[in-house]
Amino acid sequence: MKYNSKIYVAGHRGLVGSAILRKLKEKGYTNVVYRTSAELDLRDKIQVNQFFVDEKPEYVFLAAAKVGGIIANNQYPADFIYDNLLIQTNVIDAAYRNNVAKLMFLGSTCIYPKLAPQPLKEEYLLTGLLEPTNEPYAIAKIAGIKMCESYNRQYGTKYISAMPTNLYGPNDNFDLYTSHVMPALIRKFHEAKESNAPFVKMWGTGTPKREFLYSDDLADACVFLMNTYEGNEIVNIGVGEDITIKELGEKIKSVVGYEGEIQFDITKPDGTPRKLVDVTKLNALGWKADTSLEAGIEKAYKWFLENKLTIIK
Ligand code: GFB
Repeated sequence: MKYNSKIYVAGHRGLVGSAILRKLKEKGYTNVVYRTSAELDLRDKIQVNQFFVDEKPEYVFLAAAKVGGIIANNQYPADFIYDNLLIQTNVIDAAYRNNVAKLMFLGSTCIYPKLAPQPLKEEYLLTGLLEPTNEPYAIAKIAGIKMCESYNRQYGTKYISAMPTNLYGPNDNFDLYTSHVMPALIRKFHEAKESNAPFVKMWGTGTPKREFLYSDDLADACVFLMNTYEGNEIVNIGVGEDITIKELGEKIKSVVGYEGEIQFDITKPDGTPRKLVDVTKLNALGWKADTSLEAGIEKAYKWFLENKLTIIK
C-alpha cells in the first residue's frame, strides 16, 4: 500500500476495524475511507456496489462481521450465519467488480475442528467437525475463506485471509450476555469491586484454554500481511501461548484489584476445550506479537474505565 492509496476499512467502529484504522493513521496512511452501518448496510448488495463504484478503494480490510461470545453464538445462530454470509459475499464480490488491488478477509480460529491437534496449523481447516456452539458463524467464515480462494483462482484477484485468535481491546462489546470472556470479566470484576460483592460468577468450569491477542497487535499484523503476503493459504494470527479461563479470571481480578471470591456457573457452556494457534507461518514471514497479556489487560481495563459511561447502557 502506498501512503496515499485509497484504503477501505469495513467495520471501522468494531474492536478489529477500529484498531486497523488507528494503526493505518499511526503509520501515515492518509486516504482511508469508512462508513457506519447506518450509512452503508453491508448486507445490501446494491448499496455495497454503489459504495465501491463511488469510492473506488484500492485496498480493503474486511473487518465487518456479526460477532459475539459463546452465548450470543448459541442463542442467535441465524443472525450469525445470515449477516456474515451477506456482508462478506457483498464486499468480496464488489471488490472484484470494482478492481480492488488487494483485500484482506478476517476470519476466526473457530473455523478449525473442535478436536483438532494443538497448536492449530493452517492445514487443519476442514479436517473435522466444528464446535457446535459456533458452527453457523464458523461455516460463514469458512465460506468467506473459500470465496477469496475461488475468486483468486478464477479471476486472478489477490485476496488474503487471516485467522485471528480470541481478541480484546478498545471498542470491545462489554454487554454481559453477548460479549466474549475478556470484556465480560473486566466488567464483572470491576462492578463487583465497586459494589463490594462477595463473589464473581464466571461461566463454565474454568478449565477450557484460550489464547488472547491485543487488538493493536492484530492490527499491526494485518497491515504487515497486506503489505507483504500474497497467497491462497490462510494465515493464523496469535501469540502462540494460552491460559485456562480460571487463570484469566485470576489475572483480571488482580489487575482490577477485586478481593472477593471466584465461583463457576457450570450451567453455562465451556465451548471448545482449547484453540491455540500455530503461529510458525506468521513468525517466519517476519511478524511477532509484542503486547504481554498483563499489559494488554491493563490497557483494556483503562479503556473500559475511561469509556464505561458511554458503553454501558
Ligand atoms: O469468549 P467466549 O464467549 O467464547 O468464552 P469462545 C470463552 C470461555 O470463557 C468459555 C468462559 O469457556 C466461557 O464459558 N467464560 C467464563 C465466559 N466466564 C465468562 C463470561 O462471563 N462471559 C463469556 N462470554 N464467557 C467464541 C465463539 O468462542 O469466540 C466465536 O463463539 C468466536 O465464534 C470467538 O470464535 C472468538 O472462545 O468459547
